[in-house]
Amino acid sequence: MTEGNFVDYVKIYAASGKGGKGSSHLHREKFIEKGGPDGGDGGRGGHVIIRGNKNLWTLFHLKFLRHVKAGHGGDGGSSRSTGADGEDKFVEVPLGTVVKDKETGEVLFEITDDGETKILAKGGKGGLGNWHFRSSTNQTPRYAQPGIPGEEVDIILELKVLADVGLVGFPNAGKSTLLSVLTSAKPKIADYPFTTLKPNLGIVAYRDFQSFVIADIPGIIEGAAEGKGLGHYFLRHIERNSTLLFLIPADTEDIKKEYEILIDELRRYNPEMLDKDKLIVISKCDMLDDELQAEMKAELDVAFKGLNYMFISSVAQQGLTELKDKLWKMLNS
Ligand SMILES: Nc1nc2c(ncn2[C@@H]2O[C@H](COP(=O)(O)OP(=O)(O)OP(=O)(O)O)[C@@H](O)[C@H]2O)c(=O)[nH]1
Ligand SMILES: [Mg+2]
Repeated sequence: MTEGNFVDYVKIYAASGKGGKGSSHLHREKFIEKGGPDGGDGGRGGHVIIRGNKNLWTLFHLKFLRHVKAGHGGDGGSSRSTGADGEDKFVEVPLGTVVKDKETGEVLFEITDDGETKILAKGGKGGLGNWHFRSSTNQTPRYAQPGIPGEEVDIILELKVLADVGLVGFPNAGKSTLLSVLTSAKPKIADYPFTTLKPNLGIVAYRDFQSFVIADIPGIIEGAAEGKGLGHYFLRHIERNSTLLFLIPADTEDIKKEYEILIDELRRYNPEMLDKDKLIVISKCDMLDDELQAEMKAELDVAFKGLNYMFISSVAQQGLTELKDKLWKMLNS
């Protein structure tokens, strides 16, 4: 996936169908002078339903949809025949889609499971046919109920959960490069900060047809909480990933300090971010010779005591299999 097809926010107008009219038909037959009421009920209007789909990763497919209208219920007929229900319309969304009221911003609901459905706009009820209104005082009611109108809603769909692994790092750390070597994604890569301005997703094909998704988000810098750089805006995309991968380049002066800055920015955004599984990955280790790497390792063992860390190089393809294995284990533990 590339930057262009990443869509995490769409507005939709949804209208459910109107219920069908009840019929006020009176039964007619040769030789029967006064047939009774036999008007059937109107059918229910179609619902607009939101449904979770685990194979979707963005809202791109809804970008140009804008309006969804369900079908109207059919009218009731003679001989107590009921009108057909209006056609339901399904809007498929990725898991982790939050549905909000467009006017108030209020969260209406959230879709988290594959196949989970929620009615967004309920179809109007069909009217009852005159047959229901017989009584001892009125044997031939000519009255039948109209159908109930459908509902109209303006909503915003917002995507929260995007991936299993979220990449966190300063600008230029090599996040997009890592995504490009682990997945078939083709993000923009360049030797300047803030190359990535929108999240990118990639699917890591793992042994035996397994896979997991990595999200590459714009870099974070110290003071992001105060709006520096691109701020905290994109952190919501990794808010519910189970695992965070902290990417810190090998040529960073103080690796531990950079890690602490990243942790601190996450904490300011949402302290719960720190409860996730964390893996520290030192990138660009092709810039180190063996001796230097051994030296750094000795230092980092002390600095990161007890924390998970490892070295990789996207460019030299070093440590990538180990990294995938490690992530897979973390995701499945
Ligand atoms: N030597 C070396 N350079 C690398 C490696 N990975 C990335 N780079 C270089 O680092 C620079 C930044 O890489 P990106 O992948 O764009 O970094 P990023 O973290 O996505 O940066 P932003 O999108 O700006 O946050 C590019 O010039 C890459 O070629 C690596 O493994 N080794
Ligand atoms: Mg990038």
